[in-house]
Amino acid sequence: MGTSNNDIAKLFREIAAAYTIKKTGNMFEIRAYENAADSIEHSTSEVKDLWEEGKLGEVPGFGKSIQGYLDELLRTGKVSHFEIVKKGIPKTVFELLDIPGVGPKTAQELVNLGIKSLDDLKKKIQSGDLIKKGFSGKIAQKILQGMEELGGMSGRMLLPYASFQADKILVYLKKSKEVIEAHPLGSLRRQVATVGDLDFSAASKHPQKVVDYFCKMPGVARIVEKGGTSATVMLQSGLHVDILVSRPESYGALLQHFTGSKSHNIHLRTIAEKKGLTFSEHTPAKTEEEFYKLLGMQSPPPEIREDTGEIEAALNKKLPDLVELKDIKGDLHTHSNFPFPNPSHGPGADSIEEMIKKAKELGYEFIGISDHPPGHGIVSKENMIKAIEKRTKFIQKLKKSIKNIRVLNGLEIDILLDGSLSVPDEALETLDYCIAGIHSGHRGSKDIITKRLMSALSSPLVDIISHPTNRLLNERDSSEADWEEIFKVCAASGKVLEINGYPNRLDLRDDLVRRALEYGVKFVINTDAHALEQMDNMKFGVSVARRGWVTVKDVVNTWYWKKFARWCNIKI
Ligand code: DGT
Ligand code: CA
Ligand code: CA
Repeated sequence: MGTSNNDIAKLFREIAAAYTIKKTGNMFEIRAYENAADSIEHSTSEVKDLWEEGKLGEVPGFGKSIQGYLDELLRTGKVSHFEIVKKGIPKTVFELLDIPGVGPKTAQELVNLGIKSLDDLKKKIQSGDLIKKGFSGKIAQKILQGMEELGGMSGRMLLPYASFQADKILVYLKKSKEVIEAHPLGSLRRQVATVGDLDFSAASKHPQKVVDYFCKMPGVARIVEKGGTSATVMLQSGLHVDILVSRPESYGALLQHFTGSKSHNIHLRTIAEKKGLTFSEHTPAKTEEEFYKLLGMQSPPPEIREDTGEIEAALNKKLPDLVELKDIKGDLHTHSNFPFPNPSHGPGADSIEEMIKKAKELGYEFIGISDHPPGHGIVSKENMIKAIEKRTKFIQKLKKSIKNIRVLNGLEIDILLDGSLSVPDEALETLDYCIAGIHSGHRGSKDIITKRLMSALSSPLVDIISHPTNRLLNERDSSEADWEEIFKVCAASGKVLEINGYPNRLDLRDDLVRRALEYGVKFVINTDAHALEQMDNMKFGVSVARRGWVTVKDVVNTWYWKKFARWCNIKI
C-alpha cells in the first residue's frame, strides 16, 4: 500500500472502523487510532520522513504501539496485526467510509443490504431500491448529499485562498449589530500552510440571532447543522464554514478552544486536570490571556499552538518573541520583466522601476531584484556575461535617480543537475548578492539532491538557497535531502535558507525551519514575486517563520543595514 500521509491516515481510520464493527476494540483503542489519523492529516511533515529520522515519537498522538505498527508498515509495506483486525470485513465497507457522514455501522449495514460499490449505492438510493429494503429514507438523502461533497472535494485550501475567503466572511459577520467581535480561528488562525475548513467565532449577547444571520450569508448552498450557539454551512464553492458564538464573558475561552490545535488543547486539558481545574469553551474568561492565566501560563502565539513545546515554554514564561511582518526591511527575491535573452525561467510582469516603487510603498529600506539569468546551455558563456553586465549597468544608472531605498542587484540562478551553477563566477562577482535554487530534477534521490545543495553552498558567491525543498503544495512533495548536513554547513558559513512566501511553496517548510533553527541557521523571508501584487505575500512567509519559532535575530532581512551589508558583503 501507499505510504503518503493520506494513505496512512486512511488506514488508521479503517482500523478504528474495523474495531467498531467487530466490537473487539475498546473505546480507548479506537480513539487512539482516530487521534493518530487526525494528527497525520494535520501534520506538515511526511510521516515517512519522520520515521527515517527516528522522530515518530515526537508526533502528538503516536503512542508506543502506533509507532511499532508504523515501523512495520514502512519497513515491510503491511502490518500483520491490521490484516487480522480487518479480516472478514468486505472491502466495500471501507470504500463507503469515504462518504462524509457515513460511519462504520452504516457502512456495514449498507453492505449487508447488498451494496457493492459507491456507484451501486447511488443507483440504489435514486431508484428507491434501498428504501424498499427498509433503509431509512432520511439517511439515504444525507448520504446522497455526502456523495456530492465527496465528488467536489479537492484537497485542502492554500493558506492565502483561505485567508481571502475568510476576510469576506468576516466583513459580513461584522456588519451585524448583534456581533460584538468576530475572528477566524482553527488552522487559519494558526496559519497552517493548508486549511481544511474555515472556523469563526463571534461574541454576542444574542448568540441565536448571530447563528441565524450567519446561515443567511450570501453563497450558502446548504446548512449542514444549526443550533443555538453554533452552525456549519457549506458554500456553493464546496467550502465548509463553522461558527461558534458565545457571550462576551467567555469569549476568551471560545477563542482558545476553537483555535486549537487539537493536540495543543488535549495537552492543555491534562495540565488543567493536574491543577484540579476543569475548563471548556464556556469558562468565564473575556480574553485568551485571561484564559491562559487561569492555568498559570503565558498565551502562546496561535502559530505555535501545535503541542511541540509551546505549552512548557508558556508555563515557564519563556515564549519566544516571534518575528513580525513589521520587522521586515526588504524583499530579496523578486522577478522583473528585464529583457534577458532566453531567460532560464519565466520573467516577471513588471519593470524594475515599478518593483522599486512598490517596495517603497511597503516601507522597505531595500529591495533586491533577482531575475532569472539567460538559460544555461542556450546562451554562450560570453553572451551570458555580457547580458548580466548590461543589466548591472542598467541598475547602477537607475540607482542614481532613486531616493529613500537601496536597490540591490541580484540574480536567482540554477543549481544544475551536477551541482554546478548556471552562471559563471566572473558574472556572479559583479552582483550584490546571489540566490541559487534547484529548478530541475526535483525527483532526484536524497543523495543527489543533498550533493547539489552542498555543492551550491560551497561557492563563496552564493548567499541564499531559494525554496530549499522545492515542494509545490497539492502538486509536488518536498525533495528529500540530508537536511541536518545542510543546516550544519549553513550555520558554519553564514549562508541562509530562504523562507519563500509564494502561496503554493511556503518553503522552507515550518517543521524544517524549526529544526534548522536548532542548528543556528539564519533565514531570509522573501516573496519570489513575479508581479507587483505578489510582493504583498510577505506575510505568508512571515507566518511560516513564526510557525518555525523564528525571532528577529534569525532573519537577515530584518537586520539594520550595516549588519545586513556586512553579512551580504556589500560595500557601504
Ligand atoms: P483544518 O480545518 O483541518 O485545517 O484544521 P483545524 O485545526 O481548523 O480543525 P477543525 O476545523 O476540525 O477544528 C477547529 C478547532 O477546534 C481545532 O483546531 C481544535 C478545536 N477542537 C477542540 N476540540 C476538538 C475536537 O474534539 N475535535 C475537533 N475536530 N476539534 C476540536
Ligand atoms: Ca478548520
Ligand atoms: Ca471546523
